Order: sequence, then structure tokens, then C-alpha cells
Amino acid sequence: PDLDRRVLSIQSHVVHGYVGNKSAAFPLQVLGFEVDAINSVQLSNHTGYKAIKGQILQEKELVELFEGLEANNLLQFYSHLLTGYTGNGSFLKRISYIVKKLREINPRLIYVCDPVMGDNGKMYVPEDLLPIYRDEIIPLADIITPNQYEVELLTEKKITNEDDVWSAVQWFHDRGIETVVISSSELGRENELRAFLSKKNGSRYIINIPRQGNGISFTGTGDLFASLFLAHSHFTNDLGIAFEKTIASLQAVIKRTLESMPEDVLSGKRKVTAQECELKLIQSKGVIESPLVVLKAQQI
Ligand code: PLP
Ligand code: PXL
Repeated sequence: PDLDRRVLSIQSHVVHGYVGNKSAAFPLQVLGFEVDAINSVQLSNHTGYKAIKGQILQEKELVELFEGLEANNLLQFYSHLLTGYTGNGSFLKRISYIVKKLREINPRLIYVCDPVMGDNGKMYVPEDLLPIYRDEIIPLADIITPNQYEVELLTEKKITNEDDVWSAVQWFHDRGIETVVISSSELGRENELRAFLSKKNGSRYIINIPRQGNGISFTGTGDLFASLFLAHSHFTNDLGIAFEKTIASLQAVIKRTLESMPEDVLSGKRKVTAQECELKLIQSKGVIESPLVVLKAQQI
């Protein structure tokens, strides 16, 4: 009965804080999914801190873990594959083998790909990942959740207005992707972000999102977005609703995180530390279980 809710999630692990699997697993579990995590790295903390220590999972080690699952006939249980931050090309290429293998075993497998490459005009993974995402990984995905910058990298076109957005999403649909969600863009009005969703069948939605917290930027929000959207899109065929619930929980987590910040940070007297920006995910369990939708999706 629960066979339809088991995610293989290949993402980062951090000891302290919430990015990658640490950001994705808890919300998925709260929403009723089994999460089988493969940690693509195990680091002390995310890369925004002044020091980073830890280990990177090598492609060969990924293959070993996957072979162990296969040897015990455990691959049959996956309803979803979720991938995020990947730091090296051969590791990423191996993910295309993993998708194909899982889909051979379960033709209904949903692959949610967050093509994590950068944000705000800056790439934070090696450049050789871009053609691998574009040519080998993206065409295998059912759902992708890039941000504006990642869309621009993949399509090799700047996005400056809404028409550009719909041309870009069409580029992805032409490559077979059913659902494209642009998790954030700079196209909103002042102090707003704008997120977009497009289905291959033509349904399109926009949500305008007020910026919270005076330019404080959070890490792990994109990973949280992808996990929430995976879960909510599983429970309804109305992707406008899945989109709204995803944004509702995400905004509530950010609000809860801001509420915990010291006064001198909130008033702008002192620069916020990486640690103070860690998402208050556990404290947000209630709003993950039962999102309260305030920002409505506008259907285009
Ligand atoms: N930060 C905020 C405030 C958001 O509203 C969203 C998405 O809606 C994101 C981050 C996720 O975007 P990204 O993938 O650029 O992290
Ligand atoms: O949220 C993306 C991400 C994933 N994994 C690691 C990171 C980051 C962002 O900084 O450092 C290790």
C-alpha cells in the first residue's frame, strides 16, 4: 500500500544545518514518504561557512551502494528519484544510468531533478556539469525545478520578461519534460520574487512571492522547494494546488527562521552569520504537514 511513496534521494549531507538531504528528508518524511538517502557528500556544513571539511562520495562508491540495493532486490520499491547538488561530472553521468535502471524496474518512476548549478548569476559547481545536465540528465526528468539562473545556463538565453520564461519552459518541454517549475526569478515587482510552473499540456501558473527578511538569503531553500513539490504533486493532479502548498510551506519555514534571528541582525546593525540563517525546519513541522495557502497561483 505504501509502495507508491518511497524516494531515493541523492543529495548532500551536512552534519550541522539544512541543505541537500538534510533539507529534503524531513519534509518528505513528515508528508508520509519513506526516504532512502544516498549522501553525495558528507560535509561538516554547507559551503557558505568559512571552513568546510568532509568527504565526497566517489562515482565508484555510488555504484557500490546502488549495486547493494540491486543485489537485495530493493530497487523495485522506488516511486521517486530526487537529485540535487552534485559536485562532479562522472558522478552526475552515473545518475543517468540510475534513472534508466530504476525506470526499467518501475516504468511509473517519477524523476524529480533539481539541476543545482548556481544562483544570482554565479555558478557554484564545475562548468563541465552544464552539458551533462543539458544533454544527459534533463531529458530523463519528469519534473525539473531550476531557478532563473539555471534556466538561463541550460537554455543559453537570458530571461528578461515573461515571454522569455514561456519560451524557456517550451525548450524543456521539447526535450520531453512534463513539468517545469522555475522556483524563483527576478521578474517580480519590487520586493517580490516570481515563480512559474508549466505543464507540457499547456497549464501555466505564476506565484508572486513577497521577499522576506531585508535581503537575507537562505541556503537549502531550493532543496526544500524540490522535496515539497515532489510530495505535493504526488497527492493531487492539480499542480496549481501543489505549487501553492509548496510555496506556502517554504514561506512559513523562512518566516519561522527569521523570527528566531537576534534583534541586531533583523534591524540591520549586524551582518547575519551562516549559522543564524540555517532553516528552522524541525520547528516548522506543523506548517509542512498542513500548509496554509496565502499566496494564490494565478493560472495563465
Ligand atoms: N527563497 C525564497 C524566498 C523563495 O521564495 C524561493 C522559491 O520560491 C526560493 C528561495 C527557492 O529558490 P532557489 O531555487 O533560487 O533557491
Ligand atoms: O543547497 C545547495 C547545497 C547543497 N549541498 C551543499 C551546499 C549547498 C549550498 O551551499 O553547500 C554541500
